Amino acid sequence: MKLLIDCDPGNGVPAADVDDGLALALAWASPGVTVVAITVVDGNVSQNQGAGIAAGLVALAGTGTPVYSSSAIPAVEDRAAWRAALTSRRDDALARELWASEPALPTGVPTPGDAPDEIVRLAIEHPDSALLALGPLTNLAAAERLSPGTLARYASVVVLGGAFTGPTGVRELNFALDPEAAQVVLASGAALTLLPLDVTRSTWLRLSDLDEISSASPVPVVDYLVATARPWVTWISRSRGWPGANAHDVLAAAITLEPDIADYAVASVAVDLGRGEARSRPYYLPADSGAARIRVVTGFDDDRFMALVRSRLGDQTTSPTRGDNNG
Ligand SMILES: [Ca+2]
Repeated sequence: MKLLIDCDPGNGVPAADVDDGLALALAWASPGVTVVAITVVDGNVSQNQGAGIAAGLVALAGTGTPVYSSSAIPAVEDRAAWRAALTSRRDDALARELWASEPALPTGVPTPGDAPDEIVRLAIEHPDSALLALGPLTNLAAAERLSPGTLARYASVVVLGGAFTGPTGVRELNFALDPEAAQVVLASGAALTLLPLDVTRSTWLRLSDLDEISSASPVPVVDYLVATARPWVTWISRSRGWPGANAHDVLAAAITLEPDIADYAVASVAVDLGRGEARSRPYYLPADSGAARIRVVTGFDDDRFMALVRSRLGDQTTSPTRGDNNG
């Protein structure tokens, strides 16, 4: 499988999500999978920060995967205001303490090129590829606007985002940061699978899982990802009283790699683009709406999911990362 991953990795940044990095490592560690490119979108962390982290992870993994930064910006949402809100939400004494001794990530340099252009180009060069979107949909929508039909050229597109249920006002970030882009992607006619937070909220990455992965793993990029996941899992569990942290992006990667670990419904879905409390929330359209039909993940096999994560990240003796690139 050829795979393009669009993401917003925050590994090593205090109180920023670490699951994009773990999702990348899961793809790299999967036999028969080639990650043809990583495109970075402004989301959990800023565009520049995310691109630097993605390129650093590539340097550490030794995969040579091209990393493309992006000039795309949301059509309506104020990116600077969101960045300020996310930064202030994370200004937290416990986070500062937990992230005080993070290992250094090698400096990586993004590849020249703009993410939306590359999403268009790769769809033409590798039409049998899968596209996995782990951040706001800004880059995917920009690619679709540049060259309509781009997303439908991919063999499959898996999107992590949106929450159909949950308290109003608590909005899922990937759709909330760019609802208009999410709507473009949902209406694109692509072979789309939507993994909403309603489902990923029941994934748990626990410290014991990280122990198991790290005790088995001699791979530097996995060691780094585990080291940066520890403060995240600790911070989330302590501040929210949860048994671990949700592994949203990791489940999205696992479903891309092994679609039969999940259950699906086929439906037409739109995004609320109004200015009210429900802005960015996905909702189901009537069956006769004529809108594009997509697959929505309704559940997954947690035992198979976590076994896949632990075995692929924890035992990389046969992985392409080690076999091909660590010489
Ligand atoms: Ca993400």
